[in-house]
Amino acid sequence: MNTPLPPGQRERPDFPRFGLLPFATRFPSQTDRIDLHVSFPDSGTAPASAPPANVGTDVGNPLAQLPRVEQTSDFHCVTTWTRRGLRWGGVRFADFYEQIVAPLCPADPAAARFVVLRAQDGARTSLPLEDLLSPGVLLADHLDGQPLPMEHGAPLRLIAPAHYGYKSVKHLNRIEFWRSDEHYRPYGLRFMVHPRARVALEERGQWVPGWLLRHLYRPLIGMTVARFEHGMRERRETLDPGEK
Ligand SMILES: Nc1nc2c(c(=O)[nH]1)N[C@H]1C(S)=C(S)[C@@H](COP(=O)(O)O)O[C@H]1N2
Ligand SMILES: [Mo]
Repeated sequence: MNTPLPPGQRERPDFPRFGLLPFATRFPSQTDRIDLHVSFPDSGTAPASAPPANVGTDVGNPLAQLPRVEQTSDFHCVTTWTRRGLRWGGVRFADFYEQIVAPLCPADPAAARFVVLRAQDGARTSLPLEDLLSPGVLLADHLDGQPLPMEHGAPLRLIAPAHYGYKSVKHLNRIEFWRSDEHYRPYGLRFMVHPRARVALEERGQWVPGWLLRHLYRPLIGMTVARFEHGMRERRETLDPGEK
């Protein structure tokens, strides 16, 4: 019944908390309410020679105003694990963009097509606007019928099912719409970050072919899952010292 997995992916029965190692022990400071900041750092009315104008607005909780959707999709981590059939709840990024973002843009919104997404734990990623406007891309606040747990991105995350997991930023709190990508520096090692990271095309990273990265990454999965589990356990014990 299942469709074949994308190239190089292997199914995992569970859905581990995951990411680059420094994030194993970093957590968001605010999970009880959604608070999203939207900005247009180089779309201001100042002359081009001036520093970026950084016109920004707190939009609060965009999910309160937009049609809710539920979507079941597979989740593909670049290190080759796939978790199938996750049921996400939230709003479509395209609705958020059309109804909230575009009307706030101080200049031509169509010119600000390079999107940077930032998280409360310091993680960041970028995608072209056209990729984010695909109907499968959500701002999600629910997973399998429950509010997003801390492990999976409370209180709000991006879900971009056609892209590797590193584009689906958890604990999302800031989105920037840039006309130019020249001010953006990806997190971590450059070869690990593809500007689009489409799963179907195996765009795992840059310069190194996807099939080679499979073999580099696969041995790291077990250790990474263990570190992220340990980080979560330590945090629980700090918050509730009685619990073991
Ligand atoms: N804020 C934040 N977002 C993140 C990460 C992270 O460490 N911090 N890890 C990324 C990676 S590499 C993956 S595979 C997925 C993992 O999502 P999960 O922890 O819900 O399984 O989140 C992505 N988004
Ligand atoms: Mo990942």
